[in-house]
Amino acid sequence: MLTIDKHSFKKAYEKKYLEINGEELSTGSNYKKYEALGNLVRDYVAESWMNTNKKYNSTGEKQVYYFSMEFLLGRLLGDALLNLGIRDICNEALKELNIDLKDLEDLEQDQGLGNGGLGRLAACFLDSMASLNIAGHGCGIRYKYGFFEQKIVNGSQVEVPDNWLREGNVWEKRKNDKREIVKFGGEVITQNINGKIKFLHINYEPILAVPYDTPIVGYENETVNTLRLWSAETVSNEFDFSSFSRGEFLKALEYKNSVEAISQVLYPDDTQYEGKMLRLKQQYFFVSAGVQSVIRHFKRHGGDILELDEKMAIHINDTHPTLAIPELMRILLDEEGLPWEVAWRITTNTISYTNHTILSEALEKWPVDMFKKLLPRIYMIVQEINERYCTELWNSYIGQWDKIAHMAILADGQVRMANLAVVGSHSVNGVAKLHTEILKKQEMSDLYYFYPNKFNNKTNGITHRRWLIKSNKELTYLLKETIGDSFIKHPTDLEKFEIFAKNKDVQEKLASVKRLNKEKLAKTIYEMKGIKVNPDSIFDVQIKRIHAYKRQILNCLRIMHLYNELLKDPNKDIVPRTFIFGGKAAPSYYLAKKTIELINSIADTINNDPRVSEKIKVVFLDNYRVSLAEQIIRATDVSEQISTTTKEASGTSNMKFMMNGAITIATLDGANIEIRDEVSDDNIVIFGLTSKEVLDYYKNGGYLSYDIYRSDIRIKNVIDDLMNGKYHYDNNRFKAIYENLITYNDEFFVLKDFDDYIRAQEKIDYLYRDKYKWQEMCGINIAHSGIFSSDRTILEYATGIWGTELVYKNLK
Ligand code: 26W
Repeated sequence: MLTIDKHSFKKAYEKKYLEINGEELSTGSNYKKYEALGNLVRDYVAESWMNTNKKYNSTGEKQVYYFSMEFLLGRLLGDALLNLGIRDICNEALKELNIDLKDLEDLEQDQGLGNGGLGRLAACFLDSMASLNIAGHGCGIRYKYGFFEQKIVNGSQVEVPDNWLREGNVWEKRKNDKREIVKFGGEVITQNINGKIKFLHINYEPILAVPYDTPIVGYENETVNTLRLWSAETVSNEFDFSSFSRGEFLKALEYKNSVEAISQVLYPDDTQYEGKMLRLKQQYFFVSAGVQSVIRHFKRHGGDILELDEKMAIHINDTHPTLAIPELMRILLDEEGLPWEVAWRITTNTISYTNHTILSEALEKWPVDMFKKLLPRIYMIVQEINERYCTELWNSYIGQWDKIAHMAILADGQVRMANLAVVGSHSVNGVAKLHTEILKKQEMSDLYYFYPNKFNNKTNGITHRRWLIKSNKELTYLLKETIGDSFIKHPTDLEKFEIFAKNKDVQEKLASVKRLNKEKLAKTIYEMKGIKVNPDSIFDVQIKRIHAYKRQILNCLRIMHLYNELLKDPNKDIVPRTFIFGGKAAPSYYLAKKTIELINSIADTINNDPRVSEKIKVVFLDNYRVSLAEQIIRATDVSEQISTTTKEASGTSNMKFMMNGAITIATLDGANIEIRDEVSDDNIVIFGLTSKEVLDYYKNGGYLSYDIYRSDIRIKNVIDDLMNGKYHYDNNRFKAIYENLITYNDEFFVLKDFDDYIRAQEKIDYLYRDKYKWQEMCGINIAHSGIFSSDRTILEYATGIWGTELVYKNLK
């Protein structure tokens, strides 16, 4: 923990401001003030960063490298201040200078280098590794453009590039001396050197990978780990203007652009896989640079290559970084000269893999032709891996060609990345109990029976430092006041709050914390959308990527139904509700974009109908992102986790909501099941098909959405309302949604679960009326949320997968 007093902080800040801007603080813009503060905080971090690295080098402790195409960090200033232990001092010092810290924090651009759950999980994991003194670092891509910015124009999503680096980034440090070369294309020739076959990669295109390092500050423990993101550049960056004829100069520029394209933009698709060459290039680019750099570092500090797997672990976040397996093999074989068996032992012991989805459309499979052309040596290695593996399969499953073909890495002209990831790693984990069971028994059952010991579960988690302490100061204060502050380092100590959940006085306080956060959100909503919402209404929230399986459409249909009921009976006795949505649709995902249009049309219709204005309001908040999530989650009463059972691998916003005292309405999917197990059925509202029922329908059929449409008049009415102009003058605007539900038989069982969902919502209405009981439920949710801290998850990875030594210094 940094020891600095308010006075010294103030002086240091004024000095830093002058140094950077060459002008007096009082005259400067808030942005300059933010920049100066960021620079000062980075200076404070610098020494611990250096010392942490020195320590790692001298102790030689095992290093973990978390390889991920996505890191969704959000803003870093508040996080760094909190973890350095200087947030209050900074706040007070700035106050004396007439600066509001919050105003400066709000100027920081979100670092949005991820699509959703998978990228945010990577960010939470980095925070937990640093806070638990685990030597764990991130490796990814420094996209010039992050996840697109979403604007809503006439009710539809419009994508705008996220130029997050425009104003610079105070947190990153370019490391020119740590550059690597990544080789694409060319050919491989074999040479016989002293009786040994050598593989020589020639005529390749070299690309320069330049790392930018961001410090990851642990919570009050002086540990600062590193997130290393790679940027693509041409090997020679100098243009000699005079020696180029005009044509050559333009060609050179064109070439420069094509190289830089590799780290230009994050693919905005989650769950929908497309075999795009540029994405394959991105994957090999960062994986090759990452593996080369960790091995170079390891050897420079005297590491023995034969002990690599004892000294480092590489974790691959979904299949996207799977090329780390053949890349590590290539280095061990071609550069270190190890025999295949030794290289394979080291590689499989080093690498571990997490699966994040069972949706088959998300499975990465690269066309062999493309793969071979772009990565000729890597392809040879994958072929060899496949051959040896298929021989093993053949020995176990003699004559069972179909099974072997199904399990193979290379088949049907494709490279199957999930199979390669399982074969080439020593651990394969799912992200919630149900998800892991489905992987083992359904999606990867053949692989599971062949390698039963590799499979394990690691239920996801979230960092309580960002999602409680930083983002909900009022609740944190109340918790400290009642149970002390041990939960900060030991989040399961939140359990101590359970007895207070019954205490009327605490319930009152809990209610006023929520009320305050709701007022703040109401203000934000008014500023963003011009919609006035009532902070005494139930804030009912669904924020996440827009996807058919997450069933925002189910939520829409019940709002439409409730609206119908209120029109029929304007005096219907309901607790007023504000329905809040947020989330981005993949730009090419038509149904998801239509869903956004539907939400916005429902909002327009309902919000402009004076007959219901005291009872319901609907809000779609544009440009959902980490910093907006922080504001919404602390102000939520009801958390919507309504995916079709079996489809949501885990979910992580469910955990954030629970930790902030929201009541979950949920299907028994992903980690919702484990939340239910923690809080019991009395403190969560469950509805819908079970996983067994869903799997049975998928297997045996028997579901007809049209029958439900015909037999349930409530459903018939709302479905007809999609097409009769009630919500939009263009009757065909929501035709795709109508067809999805009726013509194409409702793949995600929206109509099937409708009735039970309505019942569950009525139960919420009923429960909310008893203010004290409701607060008791909220308190119980908070008290049981500690197990969902990513600290617990990371400790499980550390002991169960990585085998990293635990340094408990900070945990006592
Ligand atoms: C285009 C290829 C592709 C495929 C899948 C891109 C991204 C994905 C991800 C696996 C999607 C994802 O983010 N999955 C989510 O991961 C979270 C963290 O484990 C889980 O909580 C979510 O349930 C899961 O949907």
